[in-house]
Amino acid sequence: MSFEKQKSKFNNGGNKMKSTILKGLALALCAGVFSGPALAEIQERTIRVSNGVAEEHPVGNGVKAMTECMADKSGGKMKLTAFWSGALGGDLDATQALRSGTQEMVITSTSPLVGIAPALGVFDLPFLFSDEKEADAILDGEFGKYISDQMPGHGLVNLAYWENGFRNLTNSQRAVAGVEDIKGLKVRVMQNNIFLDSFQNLGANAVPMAFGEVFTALETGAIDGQENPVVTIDTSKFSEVQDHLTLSRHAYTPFMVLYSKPLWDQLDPEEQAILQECAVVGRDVQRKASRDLGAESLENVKAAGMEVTELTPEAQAEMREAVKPVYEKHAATIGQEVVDKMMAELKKLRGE
Ligand code: TK8
Repeated sequence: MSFEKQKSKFNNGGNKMKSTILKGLALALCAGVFSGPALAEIQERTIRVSNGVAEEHPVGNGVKAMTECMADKSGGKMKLTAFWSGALGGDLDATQALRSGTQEMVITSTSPLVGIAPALGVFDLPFLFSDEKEADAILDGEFGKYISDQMPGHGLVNLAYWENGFRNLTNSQRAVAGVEDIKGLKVRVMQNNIFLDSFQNLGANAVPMAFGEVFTALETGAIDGQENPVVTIDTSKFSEVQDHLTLSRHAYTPFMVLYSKPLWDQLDPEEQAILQECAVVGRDVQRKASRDLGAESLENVKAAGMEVTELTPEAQAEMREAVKPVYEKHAATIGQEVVDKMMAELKKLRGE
């Protein structure tokens, strides 16, 4: 064997040995053998989160609590920067930015996202939940997880369900005490066919529109009314441009705290865990604020001059009856199994 050949044989052996050592090192690193304290895995991050609502909305309380929790768990490395009142675009635009990986987070109503994830339409079915307790049990339980598990397939990660809440109708024309009074009102609805259909069934002239355009449309009289939870009506100052509020509670909208799936995949598991845990901490604060502020907001809008109408049980029953066909009509789009699962869970909860 020539010297050259021997040398190359030796080198090959050396390379092999080196690569074995490197492989071993990589494995050890993966197994965490050489990793220091968990904090070493956490990087300095400023995470942008957008909302359609104003900072005074209970979402503000939730974001504050989530931010504090993240600072605490990350040694001050992970921060949230919040953008309010649709400053980074509306719910739908911001969600699309998440899917393409150009924005990290959004706290959005589920309703405008049905074009992306049709199953979310299940939450838009009118008069679905009877109270907040029921909503919490469904959203934080098996059903909520079933929906969240589908979100990565749409380029999104759901960290938690927060609360937008029970929705109520406002308008500038007249006190609405029942279905009869809704006839002919030009009512803005979210960009969502179930809401569109529900309000058409109630006799309204329903106009789908992004939330960011609603105030001006009400102010200029392009539309007569809109529907949202009282805290949103209050904190978005709709009381300045609407005279009548009906406590119709015709639907409950959850907020989803969504993270961009492409950007999520770039995070360390440690960072992901912090975000998940802190979104739940934020959730509890946010929901409590939403419920505490509910009563306060009602006083605020009354003080601002809104006339508040409660529905009699008969008027409520009539409204329920009018929107009933929506369930069957939209079941196929939502997914029959999704609707069936929701109904089965509700039955179980109600002990039926
Ligand atoms: C805020 C929205 C809003 C929603 C709507 O971004 O569009 O009416 O209820 O509160 O999520």
